[in-house]
Amino acid sequence: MDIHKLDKYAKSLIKEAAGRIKASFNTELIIETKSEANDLVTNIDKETEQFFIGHIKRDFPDHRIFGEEGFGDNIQDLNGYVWMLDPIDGTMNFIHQKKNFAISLGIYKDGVGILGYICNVMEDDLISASLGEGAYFNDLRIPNVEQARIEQSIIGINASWVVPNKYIEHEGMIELVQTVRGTRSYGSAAIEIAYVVTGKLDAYMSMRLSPWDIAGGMVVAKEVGAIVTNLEDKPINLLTQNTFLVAKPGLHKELVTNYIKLK
Ligand code: 2AM
Ligand code: CA
Ligand code: CA
Ligand code: CA
Repeated sequence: MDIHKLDKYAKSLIKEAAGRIKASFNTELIIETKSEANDLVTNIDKETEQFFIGHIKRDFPDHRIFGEEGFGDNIQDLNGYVWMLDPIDGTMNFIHQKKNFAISLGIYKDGVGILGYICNVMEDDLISASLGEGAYFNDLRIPNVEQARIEQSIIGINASWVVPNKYIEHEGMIELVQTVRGTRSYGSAAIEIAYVVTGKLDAYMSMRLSPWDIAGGMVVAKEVGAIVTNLEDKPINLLTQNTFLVAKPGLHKELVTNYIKLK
């Protein structure tokens, strides 16, 4: 398989899917809830995933797809080519704001990320990376991330993880919020990872993300020297949900060592 051909193919699918999502604003949105009242899905999430799967299955019948909305394959291992797709990351933003949502896609071969994409649909921006060949913001090469001091950092974190919760010691989170220069929450894990790799954030953390939220971003992060682990400083398992931290080197170590304590 020629990785450059696969890259071109994936990019053209993403651009077409982004166009379809934008066009959908002229049609009626059907909103449903999933596991809980604020866990939302729309007909456009589902149609976008089906659009990708229809093309991939036709053109690459031996590739498998791990998608959030469940129209792909039942993935129990990462053998061969696996496309990890979140058709709309930030569905609540898609519904309420009509912005700040992304298509997130990672293509893995035997468990190794070879291509990664984050498409900020309403900004018309595509971040892409190919293993060993660097990362790009549209056509511009993204430079390696630089070191950051915690006092001068902006951290992406959802307020849910700062108030007392069953996952994380909130004293450490309060100290973190008081130490950093600022915090932000954009409501799309993929966009927050995109902001770390392009230097707009210095770190992003979450207590609960799924493989399709992070698979594309992990390929990009690696190419620019950003560090990705779970919140216990261990490798991510792309077959399960994970806690998640992407950060500039140095800052990553400081966060896991001094601030983040899981219960
Ligand atoms: P989603 O919009 O594709 O569901 C919101 O803070 C971020 O967390 C989004 O990237 C969202 O992805 C993701 N997320 C992961 N699991 C979630 C869940 N159970 N409920 C809501 N958002 C979730
Ligand atoms: Ca969802
Ligand atoms: Ca998601
Ligand atoms: Ca989604």
